[in-house]
Amino acid sequence: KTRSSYQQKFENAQHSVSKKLLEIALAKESNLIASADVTTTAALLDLAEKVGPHIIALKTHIDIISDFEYEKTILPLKQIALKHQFLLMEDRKFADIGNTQELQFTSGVFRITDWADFVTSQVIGGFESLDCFKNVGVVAIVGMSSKGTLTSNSYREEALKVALSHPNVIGGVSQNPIPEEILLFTPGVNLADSGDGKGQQYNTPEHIFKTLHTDFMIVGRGIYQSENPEQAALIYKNEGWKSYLNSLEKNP
Ligand code: UP6
Repeated sequence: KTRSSYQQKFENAQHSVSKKLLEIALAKESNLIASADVTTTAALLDLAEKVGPHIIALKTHIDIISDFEYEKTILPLKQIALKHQFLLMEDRKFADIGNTQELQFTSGVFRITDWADFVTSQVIGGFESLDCFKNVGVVAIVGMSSKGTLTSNSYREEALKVALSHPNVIGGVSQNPIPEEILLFTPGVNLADSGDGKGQQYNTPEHIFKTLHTDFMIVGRGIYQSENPEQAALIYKNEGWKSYLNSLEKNP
């Protein structure tokens, strides 16, 4: 079975954030999201500046930044995102009742609602727990990449029902194929390693585009821990785009 192209998905996209992501993917010929799992503002901004031209989005875990200050961390990050035309994806993986998620989304020092274009959320709190993410796109955690994850077949099936029916949801994180109505984001991608000794399991870009028909690949340590993150981003970008084009052509 063949997959839909980014152009087809762009034309069918309902949510403004899906449209924007697909528009950037087509313009940059990239399906790469860099995961910025660094712990200082300086390292975050430096990475964003270096990989910015090659990515469609920068994924943050903003709560690991030790010296976080809204004005010194977020404002410059937003400027770099604007300059290099990428979106900001906060990987908060919300996992609570709607009211608490709403507070975590809007309040505290991070004020995620003020800057993130899209966020990740577990769907374990049920359909209504996602209502609070009004002004952003939500990527639902459907399946995890780590060894021994509890996201079994039946869990994923139920998680997908919530994801597919909620208007705020633009996509899912998974290691398995998902229906084409929403975008598939796949982490656990590394060209050099098969694991990290802490449960993470890696695949190659070629593998995920071919077997999962993923839309966007998420790469963390493969880029930010490499000696030359800018060059590594370019390598992953080219590898991801080539694998996407191959997955369009081949009908297995
Ligand atoms: N991530 C996964 N697996 C999931 C969901 N999210 O690895 O199922 C996130 C991690 C990390 C990134 O929180 O930020 O993707 C992967 O980083 P890595 O490439 O350095 O392993």
